[in-house]
Amino acid sequence: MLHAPCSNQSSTLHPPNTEFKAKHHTNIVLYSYLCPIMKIKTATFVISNTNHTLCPTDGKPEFAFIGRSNVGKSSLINMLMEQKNLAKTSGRPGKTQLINHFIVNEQWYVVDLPGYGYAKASKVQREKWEKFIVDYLTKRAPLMNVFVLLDSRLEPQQIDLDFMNWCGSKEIPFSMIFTKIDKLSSSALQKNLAKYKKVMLQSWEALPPVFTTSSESAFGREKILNYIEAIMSDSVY
Ligand SMILES: Nc1nc2c(ncn2[C@@H]2O[C@H](COP(=O)(O)OP(=O)(O)OP(=O)(O)O)[C@@H](O)[C@H]2O)c(=O)[nH]1
Ligand SMILES: [Mg+2]
Repeated sequence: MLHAPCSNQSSTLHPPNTEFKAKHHTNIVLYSYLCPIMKIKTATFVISNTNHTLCPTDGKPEFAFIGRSNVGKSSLINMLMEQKNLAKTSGRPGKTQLINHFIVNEQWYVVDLPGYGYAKASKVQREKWEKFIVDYLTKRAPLMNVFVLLDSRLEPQQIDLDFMNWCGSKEIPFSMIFTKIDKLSSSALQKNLAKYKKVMLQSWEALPPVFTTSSESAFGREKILNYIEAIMSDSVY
């Protein structure tokens, strides 16, 4: 699993077995339900690289999307931005291999990251990815929130649980997004969500915000965009 040097991040989410700063998140979640949907006027590619020090330096807030290979990160970004080919997608795992910054409304960045757990990558390649992703996640000051994507069809996967626990240990604020909900019945979805909740609550005192999405039907778009806007409004930007 990912290992990293100490983080300089401040957190809005509790690490495992510590107190949950519920008030902050409750305000954000409430705000995101009450506000009209954030309009996406522009979204354009800015830069790809493997080095966090070469990412944009204007300090604009950014929101990153991570999860296992093929979980639907790039598709979700396209769905949120209402563009078909902004982020490159593929039916085969391992498509996104760099840190990709896209500027939205000239105000904030959406960041598409490579997936973890790509079985076919070589050990050397995997270690290289881990290093630059860990550096990015732990050292990137404008990173406001990491969206951890989870395949809604699957039972809780150890690699995802380890990743979220690692985020907690580094005080990296994150939220959970269950993807591809068009691929299962609503009762199967509810069953999987309940299982996830049960497993998470074994090591966490409360759950981070949870979203469900379909990039096919655009389900979940409004809630995620409003959540992002709420986080930015809560910060000094
Ligand atoms: N039915 C359905 N298919 C989806 C959804 N999201 C993604 N997919 C499909 O899943 C596959 C992988 O999607 P990507 O968006 O490329 O996944 P990724 O997580 O960016 O993958 P990597 O960059 O390889 O890590 C593609 O074939 C998508 O069309 C969804 O919500 N519903
Ligand atoms: Mg991708």
